[in-house]
Amino acid sequence: MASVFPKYFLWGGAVAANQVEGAYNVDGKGLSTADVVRYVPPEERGSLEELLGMTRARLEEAIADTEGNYPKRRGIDFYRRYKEDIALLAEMGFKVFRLSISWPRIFPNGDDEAPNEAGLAFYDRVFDELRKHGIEPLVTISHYEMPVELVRRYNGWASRELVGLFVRYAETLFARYKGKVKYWLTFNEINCTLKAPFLGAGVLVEGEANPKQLAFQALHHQFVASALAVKRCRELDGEAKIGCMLARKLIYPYTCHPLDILKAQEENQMAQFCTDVQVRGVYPSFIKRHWEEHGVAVEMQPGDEAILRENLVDYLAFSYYMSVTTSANPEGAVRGGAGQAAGNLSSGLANPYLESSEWGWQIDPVGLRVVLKEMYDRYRIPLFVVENGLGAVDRIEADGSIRDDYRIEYFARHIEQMGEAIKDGVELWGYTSWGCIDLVSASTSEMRKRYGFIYVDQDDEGKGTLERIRKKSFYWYKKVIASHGEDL
Ligand code: BGP
Repeated sequence: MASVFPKYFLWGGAVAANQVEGAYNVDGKGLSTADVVRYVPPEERGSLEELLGMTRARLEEAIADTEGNYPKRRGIDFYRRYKEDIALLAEMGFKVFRLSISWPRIFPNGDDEAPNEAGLAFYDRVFDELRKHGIEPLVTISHYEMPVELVRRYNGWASRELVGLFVRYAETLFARYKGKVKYWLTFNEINCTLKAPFLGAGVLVEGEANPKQLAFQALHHQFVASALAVKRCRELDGEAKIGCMLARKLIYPYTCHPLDILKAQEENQMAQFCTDVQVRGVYPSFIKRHWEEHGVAVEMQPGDEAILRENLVDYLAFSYYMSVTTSANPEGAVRGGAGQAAGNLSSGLANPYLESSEWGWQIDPVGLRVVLKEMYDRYRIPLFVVENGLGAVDRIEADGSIRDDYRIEYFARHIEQMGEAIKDGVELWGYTSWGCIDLVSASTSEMRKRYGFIYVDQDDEGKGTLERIRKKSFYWYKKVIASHGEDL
């Protein structure tokens, strides 16, 4: 039977520079905001917001401390092993590989006179290796990292200076990699700046500062920078496609109480606020009231609104892992409110109809179909699922195998629902599973939270041989790609 996935559909996987490369201070690279995030053992962890936060004191301490336990400085040694890793992806039959460029590998301090040639040359080698295997690179320009010097000097994206610096960085890439890179994304999960301003935008929120004021102002600068990057990409390389990227969690009302419905609607609207701006080119109507109610006054320069309106993205990429629930009255006796699902940024209550991962992420394949249909009808532009996967503790059996049937089940159900969404009329360009090779977790800096089809022998403390081992899901995904999504 013919596959429901269109012929042009791109199958692959995704990683991020700061979670795989290592070589944090090699070949001229400057320190990045990811390099200063220390590993905190689970028993010492506070909330996720605290874990993802940063203070100037901790920042300076980390910059001075070259030997401390900063797992993203190690990554999984992709910087040296990229040929071996790309060969493994090619063995699975990948058509596309989503990766990011480390901004401080190109502009070590963010505002250097000239780009770092050794950094540019590294990504030339990676893109050439991908092309040798017939794999399209899909490149994120800033994936949860930026030169730490821009935090010290400007407090990250809180400052307008970042707009010009980002555009100069982006146009350097468009010019250098013209013909090698056909798919660009400006920022990874831009909406996470709202809940994790340091992770998403290198912003330190300290003292009496209003976190929402800083976050929305930083986001406005990122929107303008993203739109100007879209403009420069079209001027420098008319063949390339450039998109925006969103972290999409689906939020359910905990009950059919009208106030729960309203709260879920508001949270789903806020979850798409950034794509409203980047896809439609205007701020959505509801945001003005939200700003007034939270003392936010975003400063815009003359011309900003025209920049946003005239430089819309070609496609909308997003990550989808889970759904959550929300309630207008979580303590309400009527609900016997279940505990908050751990391990994620939302204030969700556990959904009694869904299983959760070991990190409390509620597994909901049908939710992926729901968001695909909703977003396609809201924006009417091509979509790309650029992150989806299951973080789990994998075990090596006595015979050396890794039987991750739980991960195969997760992927099979989500791919099935993508197929249903395509039958529903959604234009979907491709699918890059998250963490196609085990890597350092973005939120917890753990290695034990494994996502890959390929196991990497390294533990949370960085001990291990870094040997790569094919898991059971490696052979399963190879079959899925060969059958174009038919044989799940
Ligand atoms: C997304 C990030 C990815 C990746 C993923 C999994 O938010 O874009 O970088 O890390 O989440 O999250 P984690 O690594 O925290 O399990």
